[in-house]
Amino acid sequence: MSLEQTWRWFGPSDPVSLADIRQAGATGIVSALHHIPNGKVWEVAEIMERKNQIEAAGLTWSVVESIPVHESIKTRTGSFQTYIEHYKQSLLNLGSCGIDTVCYNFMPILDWTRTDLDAPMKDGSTGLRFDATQFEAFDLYLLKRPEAEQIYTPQQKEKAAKWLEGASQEAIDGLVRNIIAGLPGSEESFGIDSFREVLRTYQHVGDLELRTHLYQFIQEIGPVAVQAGINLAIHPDDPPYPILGLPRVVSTEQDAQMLLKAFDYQNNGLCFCTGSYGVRPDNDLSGMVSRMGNRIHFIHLRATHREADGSFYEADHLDGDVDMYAVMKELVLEQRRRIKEGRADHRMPFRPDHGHRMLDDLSATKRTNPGYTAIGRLRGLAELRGLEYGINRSL
Ligand code: DNO
Repeated sequence: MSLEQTWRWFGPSDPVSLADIRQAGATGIVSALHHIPNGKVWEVAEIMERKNQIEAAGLTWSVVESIPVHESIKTRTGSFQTYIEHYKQSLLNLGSCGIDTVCYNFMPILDWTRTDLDAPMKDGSTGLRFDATQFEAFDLYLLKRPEAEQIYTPQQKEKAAKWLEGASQEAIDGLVRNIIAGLPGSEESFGIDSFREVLRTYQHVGDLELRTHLYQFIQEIGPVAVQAGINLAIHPDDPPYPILGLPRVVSTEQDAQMLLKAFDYQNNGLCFCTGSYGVRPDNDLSGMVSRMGNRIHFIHLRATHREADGSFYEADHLDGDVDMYAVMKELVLEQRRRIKEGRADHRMPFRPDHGHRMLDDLSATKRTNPGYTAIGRLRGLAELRGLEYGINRSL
């Protein structure tokens, strides 16, 4: 037995085809109906069309990543109740089509955030990076958020101003785009003005409010997920702390434990993303798996490397600050426990999260999704598969 090897596929427009994915050795597909506007019901016909497409390629639709949570639900304003009803209906429809795992996140406005999508790595490949100074320059001098002045130290401000002074217009435009125009899988996209406007919708939503809204949401959709036979998997905040004055409430083990307790059913679970949780040195990753493993429904494996000033970049999957051996071992043990207990959810889908741009993917004419290249992820999956195989054989 091994963990289910899956691969994110953005749908028919993804430059990586289902046939490519089969050759990478993955058997499960992680996909979403990105063409359906945020807040609308996923109809059975649409779900079945995607499912049939995946199955025709000899693969299975393992996980939905994600059904986006409408902003009104996070702020509990406007038509949030209607959007919650739509969310429930989508879960019921997915369940009726035999899909049993749905990932989502509760990050305000922005999904995952990076400053640089092509940062040079030592080996000649490129990767994703979050540069603290550039991010501060954006917050202070491009977004010009009034509160930003108070949160950064004089040294940080000076460094950020210096970076901006030396940056070309192209670099500045690229930075703004990377932060607010939406990375692959993010369902929202903004320009500076519309972003300033949407930030205002969080004026009265702080940590406590967002937490309360998340727990209310899970208490509302949880029973429907149980009825639909769906395991919910919340993706942690990336990066795992508040940014741009926006609260973030799924960043630590304590956050995750609180969420699990808010609706204490097996279906209310986690997407364990080592790359996101791993940016915080106070998150004990393998300990988190050993303590919360029975509620992990989906796994993202990648490793980040932290730098002294709060910057981080995405290292190779077995490199960086994540002790992937220790995490993988706990996951393998969890799967063995599930099998022993006769649990139906012993599949434990994982995907190699992100990958470097390397080899052919570096060519300027080849279209690739940042982080979601075929070759970089192929390398990641191969390394993780080998690690798991070795652990399984040695136990
Ligand atoms: C980034 C992804 C996220 C993730 C969502 C889940 O690469 O891990 O965009 O899909 O946060 O809702």
